[in-house]
Amino acid sequence: MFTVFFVGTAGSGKSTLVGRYAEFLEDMGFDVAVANMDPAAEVLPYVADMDVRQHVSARRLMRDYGLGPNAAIVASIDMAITEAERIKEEVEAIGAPYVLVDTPGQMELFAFRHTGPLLVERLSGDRSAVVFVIDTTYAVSPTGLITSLLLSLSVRVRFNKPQIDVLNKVDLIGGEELETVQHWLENYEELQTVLEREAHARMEYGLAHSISNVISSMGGAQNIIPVSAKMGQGLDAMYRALQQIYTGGEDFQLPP
Ligand SMILES: Nc1nc2c(ncn2[C@@H]2O[C@H](COP(=O)(O)OP(=O)(O)OP(=O)(O)O)[C@@H](O)[C@H]2O)c(=O)[nH]1
Ligand SMILES: [Mg+2]
Repeated sequence: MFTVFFVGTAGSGKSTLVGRYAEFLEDMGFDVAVANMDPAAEVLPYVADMDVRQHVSARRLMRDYGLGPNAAIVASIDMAITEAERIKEEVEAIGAPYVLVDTPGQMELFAFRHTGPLLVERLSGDRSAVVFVIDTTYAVSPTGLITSLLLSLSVRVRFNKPQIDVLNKVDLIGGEELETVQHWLENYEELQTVLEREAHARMEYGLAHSISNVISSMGGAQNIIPVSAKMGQGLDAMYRALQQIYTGGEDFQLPP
């Protein structure tokens, strides 16, 4: 079983991408299961084969215990850990070799607390990967891009899984803007130069420069794929990158 976790900042398009990618895989003949692990999701743009809200619901915790929205999410993710075995059994019982997992909107409540990585570990199949979803509209400026990459590195450190980054919502930016962002990613020194220019007059110049060096030294500006969950753009490239992770360079394929 190949389990792919979709992680990203609030509203970056995780749920939309999960739904769209599931359709893409199904069209290719794959048997896919979709698992919703967001206990606070209101409406999902896909039909979930496993829905954590059947086990723990943030809304119910808010109502029953008078918790605020974030406290309810934290509590429900913590509670989901006690259900992890049952959730995993439920997912395995679906019998699909490809499992897409949607994660909570407030990424920091999931990725940066103890239970998020623990849940990811428990739910992972024999192979797994993380897709880190970046909202491109925030990444078109040099500092926006560099801070998104920094966030991606933090997620990489937290989950310790093979990871690809996708720049989602590319349909919302102009072709020229996308080309610029891609050019920066392919020519990282140029991004650093622009960053230096942008930050030059400001106090945070040294900080921005140090961050860009850290990202560079960790190879953080590689393997970033422009996609549009809405228009279906880039899903083939995302598929190839995930397939590369799945096969690990070996000569075998995920069964359709
Ligand atoms: N134009 C455009 N809009 C998108 C795209 N992907 C998602 N959206 C929109 O962005 C909004 C948020 O999308 P979601 O899929 O709910 O994002 P999310 O990361 O799951 O959000 P939370 O779970 O609430 O944090 C919705 O209005 C989507 O229709 C895209 O590729 N292009
Ligand atoms: Mg969502």
